[in-house]
Amino acid sequence: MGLMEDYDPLKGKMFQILKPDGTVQSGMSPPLTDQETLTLYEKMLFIRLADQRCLSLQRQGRFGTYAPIWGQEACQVGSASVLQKGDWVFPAFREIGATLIMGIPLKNFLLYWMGDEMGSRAPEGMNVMPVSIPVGSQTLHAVGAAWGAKLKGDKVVTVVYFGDGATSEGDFHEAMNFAGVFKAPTIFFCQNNQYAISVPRSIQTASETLAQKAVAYGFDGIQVDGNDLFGVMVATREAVEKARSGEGPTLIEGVTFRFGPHTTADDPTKYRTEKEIEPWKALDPLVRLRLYLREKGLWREEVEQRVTEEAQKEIDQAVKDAEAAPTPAVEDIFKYVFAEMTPPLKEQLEYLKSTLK
Ligand SMILES: Cc1ncc(C[n+]2csc(CCOP(=O)(O)OP(=O)(O)O)c2C)c(N)n1
Ligand SMILES: [Mg+2]
Repeated sequence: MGLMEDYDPLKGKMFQILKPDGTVQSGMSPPLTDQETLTLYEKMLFIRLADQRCLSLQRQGRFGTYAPIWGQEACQVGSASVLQKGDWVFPAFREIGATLIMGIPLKNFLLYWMGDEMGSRAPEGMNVMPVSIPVGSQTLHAVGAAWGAKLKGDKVVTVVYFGDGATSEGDFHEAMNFAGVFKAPTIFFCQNNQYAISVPRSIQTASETLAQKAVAYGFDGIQVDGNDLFGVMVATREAVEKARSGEGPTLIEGVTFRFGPHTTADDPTKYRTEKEIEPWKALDPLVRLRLYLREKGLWREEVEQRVTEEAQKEIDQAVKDAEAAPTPAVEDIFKYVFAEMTPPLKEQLEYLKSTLK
């Protein structure tokens, strides 16, 4: 039996390989060699450090705003790392992890949050769509792209990232319905981080799990421990293989927690307590992997220090390069939605220019 049958979302059983204490569930095995695990751990650490830097860049006024990944690294690294060349990622706004794993240079990622449209332009051959701010809208784009690829006979899949809150949006339901009917090769990756800004998961939906929403649309859904890198990888790989072989979409709910603010524009102490955060700290995806690697003799304090130092240097350079980029032209705000600017956009551009004089 496949994973999707074993973990029927209506039965409320969450898939997990790596337990919080760093040991593997009995009868299961990790999808990676020890060396590969160490490499992915280092990438997760890099992502966490880059994310922290982004937060401080915003606090220093060098970013407009920022939505931190902190806590959700396993969801993104686990899922994006099983994709193949040619596959596409459709991010929301919290996807530094998936974006970097897909090969986008950190400099480009930084540019976007510095307000430069060039940050949305993926280098040739790196299939990551621009950040999507309207909640859930990118689910439709991912399904459209997947369907288009299917019609063309391209064996690619699309992965769309969104949050628990996005599952209450009409766009999400339209995308799920369409994907089910047309068997679009799309993986719906829901990062259930327990909050949509200040709205807790408990009042987001009366459904017991988010994964079970797939049942209504006639395809598989699975709830996976989103802080378990191995579990996320195995669940995503199965969904990807299924999609690639023409068997249609899957909804994956990664159960995780957002340790930071929603974005730099809010203060989470206003809507959640320290007591609520405490149990999640023990479930931190990096802590768990570190415990696993330490047991194997692969993690030592010196390794952590060396990787941290190297990462900080690389991040410093990316920040320098991004800040040295030419100041973007005001036209850039208007230029890239349509092949040709529409009359209202032209009017708005002229207005903006007149106010800048
Ligand atoms: C269509 C739309 N409605 C409202 C907003 C304001 N908004 C931005 S993020 C957000 C919550 C999203 O929560 P969730 O989907 O759980 O994603 P998370 O931020 O937790 O990653 C809201 C309501 C928006 N950007 N777009
Ligand atoms: Mg959320």
